[in-house]
This record gives sequence, C-alpha cells and structure tokens, in this order.
Amino acid sequence: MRNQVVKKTSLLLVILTVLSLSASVAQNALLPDAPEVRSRHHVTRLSLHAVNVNGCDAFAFNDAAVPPLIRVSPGAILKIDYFNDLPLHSPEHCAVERCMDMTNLHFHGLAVSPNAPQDDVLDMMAKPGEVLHYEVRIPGDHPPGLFWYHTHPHGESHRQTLDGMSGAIVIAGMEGYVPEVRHLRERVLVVRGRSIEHDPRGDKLKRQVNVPPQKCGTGADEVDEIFTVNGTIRPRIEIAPGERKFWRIVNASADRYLDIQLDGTPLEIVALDGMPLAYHDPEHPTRTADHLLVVSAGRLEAIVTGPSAQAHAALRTLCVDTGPAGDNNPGMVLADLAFTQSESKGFKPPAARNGQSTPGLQTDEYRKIEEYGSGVHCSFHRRQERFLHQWLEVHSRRACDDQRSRGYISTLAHC
Ligand SMILES: [Cu+2]
Repeated sequence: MRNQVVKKTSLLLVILTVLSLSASVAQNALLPDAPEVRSRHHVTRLSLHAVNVNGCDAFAFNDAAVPPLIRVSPGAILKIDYFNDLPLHSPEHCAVERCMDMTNLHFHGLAVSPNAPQDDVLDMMAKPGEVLHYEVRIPGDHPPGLFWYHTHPHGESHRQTLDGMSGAIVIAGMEGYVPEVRHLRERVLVVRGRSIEHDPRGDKLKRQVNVPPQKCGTGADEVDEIFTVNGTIRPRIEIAPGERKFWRIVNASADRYLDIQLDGTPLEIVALDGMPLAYHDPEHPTRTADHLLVVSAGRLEAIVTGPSAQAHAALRTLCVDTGPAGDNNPGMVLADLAFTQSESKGFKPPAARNGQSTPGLQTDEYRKIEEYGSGVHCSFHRRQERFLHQWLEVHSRRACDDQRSRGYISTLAHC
C-alpha cells in the first residue's frame, strides 16, 4: 500500500518537475509564490518529504516538489513530520563519496533549543524510509523576521542544499517595528544556487542570466553555478512605478555570495539576518543602501519602490571577489521587473509635498497625517506608536516589558 502511494507520488512529482523545469527555462515566467503553511491555534503543522526527482534531491509538500513558506508567530509551536523518501541508492555524489541519503532539518537563525525534537542536527537523522517528528517551540519574545530551513546531514548537506532542499520561515510581527509593512504587498524571495557544472546547457543558462564573459575577481575557477529565485531562472517580479513593496530575500545558496542591487532605486532595509534594525535602534527603523552584501544563509528584508517604467530594471547580484582560492561568484540578473498596476489598495504614486517627495506614505496615510496635523515627521512617529500600542496589546507581558526597556513605547502605550 505504502509502495503504491510512493510510486504514485513519484510519478506525479516527475510530471510536475518536468513541467516546472520547462516553465523555468522558457524565459520570463512571473515569480511564483511558494505554498504557505500558517498557524492554527498557535500551532503550525505540516508534513514534508525528502524525495529525489530526476536525479536531484528535493522537498515535497502536498504532492508537489515545491518547499512551502512556513509562517509562525512568537510563542507558537512548529510541528513538522519529516519523511525521508529518498532512494536507498543515491544517484548523486556528496562530499566524499556517493550520497548516503541521510537527511534532517535545520532551522537557520531561529533562537530555539538545539535539543531533540527541536533544532538538533546531530542526534536527529533519518535514513531512507525513516521519519522525524519535529516540535520547535518559538519563544514568546522571538524577534520577527525572515529565517529558513534546510537539510543538515554532515557530508551531504551541501549537495542537498544545492539541489534546492530549503525554504523560508517568517516569524510574524515585523509591523510592530516598521508599521508601514502592514500595508505593503510582501514577496518572499528564496535565492538558491543551481549547479551548471555538468549541465550541457550551462553556457546557455549563463547567457540567460547575463553572466558577463569577463572574469569576476581574482579566482581561477570557472562559473559553475547560477542563481534561481523561488525555483525559477530569471523570473519577472511585478511592481508599479512608485509602488512600495516589502521584499524578504534569503540567500539559500550552499556557499555563494549575493551583492544585491535593484536598478534605479535604493533598498530601504528593514531587517538583516532576521533582526529588525529597530530592535536595537528604534529611532532609525530603516536604512537605505544602493546595494548590499548578503552572505550565504543571510537574509535581507527591505522596502523597495518601483522605479520609473521608462527603463528596463532588474534585481541583480554584483560580482563578489572571493579571493584567489575562492569560488567564481559573478554578477548576474536574478529577476527582471515587470511594470504593472499597483497591487496596493488605493495606491497613488507618492506626490511631491513642499518640493520634497515623502516616499512610503500612501494616500490614506497622508490623510491620517493631515488629521494629526502637526508636520509629517511628528505625525508619522505618533502613528508608529499607535501601531506599537495595538501590537503590544496582543503580545505577552514579557515582550511588553522588553519593548519598554528598550524605550520603544513612551506615553501612549500601556501594557
Ligand atoms: Cu543554515
């Protein structure tokens, strides 16, 4: 019975993967969103399978080889039943020899226990045919932000991560630090490396993502990886000129750097590596940068503003010189921007006020500021405080005290 189910699942996965591969090679598919798993009654629960599809390892969820985006709130429990459905005899080579197809999960960046059944990558290990039951307790005062999960069996994790066994985790509550993000359309971008070392289409794929012919940096290695975004090569991401969106980007490559740049517009950084900037510096909740280095496993969460539709614009990574013995880490296009109507309700491009544009505030927000009436800056801070007040009402007393000790709340908020 179980064999029949596995065979059926494998066949479906092969079909889905062939379809998704052909879709991703055909240029300029729209950026897909991963399926999402959310909390119910303070528990986020899912079943995840390790499978091998067309010779590559993958996570399967709901009968498709697409890893889900996991959403969980501070104080909740993340329960994952993780089935190792990898073949007994792997078609792939790992660090030293043929892969043994052991697997487990690591929850990268989460401040949780390293003991089983939580983030334990040493004792929790599944051979093919075995299952692991994770119960990860997220502390009530866990900072909000972007985290990620990937496999972590020593000697095999590089191959498995490079094959794409990774997914995003979002801890809820960023709007408590940067209220504007509550109103922005969020996109989660999982950037993975894809090996082209033995791929006969390698040169074509390099051209497809605009890897320059000249060498990047001082290393001697050939370019043997390109990047994908949510499993797609060079997708298009929809945005309207002037529209603000909240992009949460994880570098889920096995060992490559990103130096992220969005043409024609700065990144307004909200959080780095799962830590809101406002957590330590409430007076300066965001910081702008023209480009930003995001190391392997690093995360960048930023508000982006759609540039002018008159020019082609891309999300790209710049060349990173990793030194004479390092990997060739060239610049390339991660995604193109597709200019569309705004997805934000009631959106109008921000107008100039008193000769100065005030990015980020949408029409109804201007109205709120008019109601407060005493200057954009002061009102904006009041509005932030009001959101914090609402946020604190639904959080634990401990989190509340924590916020107060950092000077987050002053006269308006009560715990
Ligand atoms: Cu990790």
